[in-house]
Amino acid sequence: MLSRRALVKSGLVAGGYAFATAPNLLASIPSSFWDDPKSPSLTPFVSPLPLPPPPKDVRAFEDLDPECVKELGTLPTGVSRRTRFNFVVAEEAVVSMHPELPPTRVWRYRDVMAPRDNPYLAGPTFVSRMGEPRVVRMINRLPQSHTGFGRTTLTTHLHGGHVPAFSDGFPDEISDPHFDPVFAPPGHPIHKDRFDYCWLFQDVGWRHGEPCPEERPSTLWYHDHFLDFTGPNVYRGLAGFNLVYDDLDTGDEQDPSPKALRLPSGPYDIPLVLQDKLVAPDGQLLYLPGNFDGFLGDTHLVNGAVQPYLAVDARKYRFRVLNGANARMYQLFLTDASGDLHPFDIVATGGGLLSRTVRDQTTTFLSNATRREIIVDFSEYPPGTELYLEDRIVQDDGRGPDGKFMDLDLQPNGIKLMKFIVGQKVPDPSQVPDELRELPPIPASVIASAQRRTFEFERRNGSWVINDEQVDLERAVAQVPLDTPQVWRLVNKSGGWWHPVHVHLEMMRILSREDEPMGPLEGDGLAKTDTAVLGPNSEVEVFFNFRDYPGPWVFHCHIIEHEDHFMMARFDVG
Ligand SMILES: [Cu+2]
Repeated sequence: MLSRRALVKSGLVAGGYAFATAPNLLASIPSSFWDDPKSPSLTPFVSPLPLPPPPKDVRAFEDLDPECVKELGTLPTGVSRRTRFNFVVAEEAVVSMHPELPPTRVWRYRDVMAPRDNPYLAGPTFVSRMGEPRVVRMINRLPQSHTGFGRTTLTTHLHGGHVPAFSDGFPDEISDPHFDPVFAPPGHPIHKDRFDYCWLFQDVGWRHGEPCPEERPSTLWYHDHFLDFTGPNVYRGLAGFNLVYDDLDTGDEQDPSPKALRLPSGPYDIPLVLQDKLVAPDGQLLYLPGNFDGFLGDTHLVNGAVQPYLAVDARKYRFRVLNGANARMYQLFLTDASGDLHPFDIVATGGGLLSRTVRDQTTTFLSNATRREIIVDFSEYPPGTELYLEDRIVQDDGRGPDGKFMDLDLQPNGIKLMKFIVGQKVPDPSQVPDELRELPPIPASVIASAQRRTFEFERRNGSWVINDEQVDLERAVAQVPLDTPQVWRLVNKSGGWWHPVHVHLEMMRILSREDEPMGPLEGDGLAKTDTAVLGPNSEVEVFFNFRDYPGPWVFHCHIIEHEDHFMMARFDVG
């Protein structure tokens, strides 16, 4: 039986919400549209790739939230003087996704200092450095009442970040009156209209004596995380990047420091967020809230533009590719018009730089919420060469891609997500060293001494559960002591369904997979990750140490419709 909450969410009882963005839109779409919904077909590669500008720092807030003050006060002397402050509004905006489409109404984060006519998905790209905390004041200016899907009460999660619990974007308020992570449009009877997020970027090391820094500066992203409504809210546009640098990965390809890696930087260091949408003939986004399986769209966006193009210089680029789609996974290739494959190097995942560059790859797999940083060298291509970022996965529903983990079915002619047009050769002082960021394997004695837990991911009576239970934010499924090694066994017992499992607070290391090969970037000593992919019938062992911040946290499937339909659990640290 479906619970009442599930029925409300599916729109089957009063209190649910509409399928489209406005009631008049529903009237304008013939009911036959829903038999086989299809977006308008659009000419690819006519829009330039949008590149959201970085936000502008503002001076310190005078009425800073006391929780934020407390956290900043715990930092080593002097660090807090380097704190960055930013103002961001969450707002409704009208943007263009493609010149052949009417304007689209979206929700988005906008830097207050930035012009209102930013491109879509203008969630500012924060550029942070380790040791420079950032306080982001987010102000909710979404409409007080709105029609259509999504929910205007918000809570922002810095995905992959390591931040205090109050700042993590916990999915909803709980009975503890001192813990309310939600901010709402002005006039809300309970919640304030703003939240000061304390994103610290400090390296506290691992007290168990691992001989390298624990924190892995990486390509983070932030997005709404409100309970039951994360899917529609992220789909409407509430997402953005936060890139993190340090004195190894400095973001300067001409850095004279002998320690600096000098990876491609500046205009040659480009974040790419991949998303899929379903678009009505009038240009509005459509979403199917009753779809528990996982939402797939047929219109493919990069940085908010439908199949854009990017004119590139003939030199090396660093692309930070994020799967920002709700349920679609990607198997990416660099191709040309005849379908031939072209090589690239992989230097990082969402868990930061790999310990070493993985050279001459022709493909990489991105499950939901994960990132891949690839280096493409265009220097050997003659001017005018056209290459494509192409997705060859076979995926028809929210079940996940066809095939098994590391043995996916592929289509020979996939979807060309964007086009690169190679220009003239230019000087290229960047480097791609073999050795990147050291990551010693975890000592066997530490693994042997770890606390062990098992979590099973299943489909039960039409809803998604972990260890037989739907999400209950008032109750923790595990009490995890601070700074105590953990080995978690994550088991997918839901047949052919996929579940990319994301755990908040700490990056994990993949230790082993049962009866199947490890992914090419999963070896301990190569990479960390914030998300462990469970393919059909997969079972994976992961290692954590929750070093410091106590509090309530969550882990969940990052096929967001699975998360929104109860595949999430609270765990408490401390
Ligand atoms: Cu799932």
